[in-house]
Amino acid sequence: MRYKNPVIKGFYPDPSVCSAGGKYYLVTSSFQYFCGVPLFESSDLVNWRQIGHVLTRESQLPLGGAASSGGIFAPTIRYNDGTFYMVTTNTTTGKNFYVTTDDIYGEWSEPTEVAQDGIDPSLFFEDGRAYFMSNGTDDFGDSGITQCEIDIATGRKLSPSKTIWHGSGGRFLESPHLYRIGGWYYLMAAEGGTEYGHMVTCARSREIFGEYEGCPFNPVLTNRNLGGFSIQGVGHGDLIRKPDTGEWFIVHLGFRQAGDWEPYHHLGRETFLTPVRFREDGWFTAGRDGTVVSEFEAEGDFTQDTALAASLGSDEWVYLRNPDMTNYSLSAERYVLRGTDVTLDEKASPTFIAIRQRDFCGSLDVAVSSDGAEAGVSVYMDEHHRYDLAIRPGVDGYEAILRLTIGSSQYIRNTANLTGTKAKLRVGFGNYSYTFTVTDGGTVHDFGTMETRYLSSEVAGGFTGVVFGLYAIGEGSRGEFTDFSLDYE
Ligand code: 6LW
Repeated sequence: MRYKNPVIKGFYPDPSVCSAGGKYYLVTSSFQYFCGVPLFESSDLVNWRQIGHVLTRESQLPLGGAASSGGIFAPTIRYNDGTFYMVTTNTTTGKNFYVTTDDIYGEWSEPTEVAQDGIDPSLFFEDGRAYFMSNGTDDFGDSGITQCEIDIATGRKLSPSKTIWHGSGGRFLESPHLYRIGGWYYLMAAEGGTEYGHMVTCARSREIFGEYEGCPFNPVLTNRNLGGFSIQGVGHGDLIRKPDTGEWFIVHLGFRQAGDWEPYHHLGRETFLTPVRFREDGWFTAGRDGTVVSEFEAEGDFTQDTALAASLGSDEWVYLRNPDMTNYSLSAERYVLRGTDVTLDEKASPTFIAIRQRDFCGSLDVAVSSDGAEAGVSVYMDEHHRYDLAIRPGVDGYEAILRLTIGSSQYIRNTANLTGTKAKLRVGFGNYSYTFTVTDGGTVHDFGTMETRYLSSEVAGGFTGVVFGLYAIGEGSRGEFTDFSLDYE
């Protein structure tokens, strides 16, 4: 059957995948958001269902003071001998660590740290031994893809860290993953940076610590030369084999520009699936002539569910940094948020609960009522790039506002007086603009449109994508949200 890319839409970058018990499990980065490291399950690599998060406790995920796009960088998931491992970097504490579980639906362990630097850590298991690699600096002062053997029970290094590959010449060599296939160790990596020059490269060796020989036709996957084309920035992948069909795939990140000729993206980096073919000489090719297109073929009789259902109470909602849960009362019908003095301008944890914008076109509707709070929805890229549609106490009763924040420029563009303490908020979205509407009883206030461009990664920088955050501000205040719907066209 044919399937469409991306297979996981919205801000779900740096995917890593493993298989266990006839299913596939996939994790992605999460940065300043809590819980951390979204966890997905699939039986065909095409349809993914989020089953929770890996890092669910502050003891596993301290995010105090984390900058936007700080916190958790690229994770790797592996399954070995009945246990799942997830290894990642908390860039805010500067630590590489892993957590484990024997029950993929249960809680994960406390972190075990590994004393090797760099980001994008990965694990490889073989013959009862465990190896750890990252894009670090080794014990001899050399840097690149750096590897050591570790004691998996304690995280202690059992060998010096050694740089095993310097890449094929691209900048930002990262994302190492090691595989043993047919007598070779294959090292797959990313180069070029996670923007338009991104690529997947690989090398192989007969011995685990090298010498690694670069693939003669690196990069094996990149869209860096495709212009006038929506899918860009493809790289940072993990290789996986389907045991039932013998097919190989890479799950990897990429992003979709707002239009084929509009070189910006605001949905963040998403998860793609690209077929891989091993050649007789043992090297592999990927995608269509080494590029990623929006549809590929996979064997098997299954259909792709493209619905992006979202509701209150689902597993996808996240907080900023470490939330104070006494400020949240959440059910599938209603979110009651207790405001504090922390605003959305701050690098802290405002009362804010968010869900990713997963596709270009659709609409968000929510009914909000306020008891002293500024309560509303923020179309949020980061604290400096966001559009807030809210109600709040005004000079003469309550008012609705649209606040625009672009860099250090912030202003309230629209206001309307309300007849009571509640309203219905609507954010419509298309490829190039958001549309804002406030309904107060029978009166509709049209707050106009604002460009998607100013919330894009090209403007805001960083590694995340737009989320919709329901929030409340004001010490001792309350905002109540009901009748939430998030629909995609
Ligand atoms: C990640 C690095 C990268 O750690 O971006 O796309 C960084 N590649 O591998 C943050 O996602």
